[in-house]
Amino acid sequence: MAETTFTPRVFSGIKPSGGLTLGNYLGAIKRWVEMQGEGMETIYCVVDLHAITVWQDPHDLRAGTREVMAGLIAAGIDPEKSILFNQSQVPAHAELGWIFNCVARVGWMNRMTQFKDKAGKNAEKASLGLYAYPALMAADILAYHATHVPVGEDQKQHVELTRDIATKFNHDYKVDFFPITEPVIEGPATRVMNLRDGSKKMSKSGESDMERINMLDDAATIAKKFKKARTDPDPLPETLDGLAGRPEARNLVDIYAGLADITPEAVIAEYAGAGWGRFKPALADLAVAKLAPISEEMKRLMADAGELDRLMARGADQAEAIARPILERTYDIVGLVRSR
Ligand code: AQP
Repeated sequence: MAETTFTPRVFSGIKPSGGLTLGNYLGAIKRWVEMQGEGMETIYCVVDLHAITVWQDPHDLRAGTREVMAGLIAAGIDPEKSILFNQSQVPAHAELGWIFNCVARVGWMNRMTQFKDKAGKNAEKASLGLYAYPALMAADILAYHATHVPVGEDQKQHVELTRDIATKFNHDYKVDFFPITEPVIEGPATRVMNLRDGSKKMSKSGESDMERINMLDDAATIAKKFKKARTDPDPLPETLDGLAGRPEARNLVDIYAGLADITPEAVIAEYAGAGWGRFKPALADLAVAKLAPISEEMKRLMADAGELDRLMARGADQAEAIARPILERTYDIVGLVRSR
């Protein structure tokens, strides 16, 4: 069988399960913005169906969806350059998700570390949706035949599962229909850690607000959170190797590098020997300088829910135009009769 060449296309998504964090920004959104200028079609989605895999208050979910939409636009996703919408308005995601539930194997899902982390000891009480989440994520990506998926390190395993699903589908049905998608995990801050515990990642839904920087935090709050961020007593080392075994210190250096668009080595070169009393305020100033313009614009956009909804609807129409024919062809390959 001749190998199909797929047009390069970028897809990625973000859950409206709380306010956006610095982890979402540095791990994903910043790269999404850059990819708009790299000659590929870019499709970005507020994945509300993923958010409800854990309980969401309906009012908060609606507000959160608009907030994430505003955050993406404020950070530089241009609805004229990218297709930007919320997942539930394009039913092809859920429909293809079902097909992929029937392709993915239970053994594969059992290996997903995010499910283990999120379900914890209460796995019996977790929703079936939380367990099946990675198959829906595969559908999000493959409904567009996306070839590149920019994500943070935490999503790598799910993109690998997407590749496994595409490979099995193509093999089982003897087609070369779905592309084998590449994860794009780039930059100095692909895994931003919790400010209070360097062994856990920074999350929107983490227990304490002090463990994360929210995109809407004001300058005083950002300064307070970095000041109280857990570190060790040692100053910054002379070389990056000196951060081995110091996860909290490494995290703050990586955050600085991500915000300043420089390498962690360059941060160390500038701050070698500095104590936290010097480094933390510098980091807070940098974070405020980068985030304040985004949060101001976010607030302005959030004041006009009607306009955000209109943009989501328009993006959903554009997304539907790509995903529907791919879904119809999938149904056809699978052997589902389509007679109307
Ligand atoms: N701490 C992080 N460091 C780097 N990248 C991160 N991302 C999330 N947290 C970090 C990246 O942000 C994108 C969107 O993530 P998501 O909202 O779909 O889900 P998530 O990874 O589960 O994010 P959260 O913040 O931890 O949400 P909750 O707490 O609701 O589960 C992804 O590309 C992700 O890699």
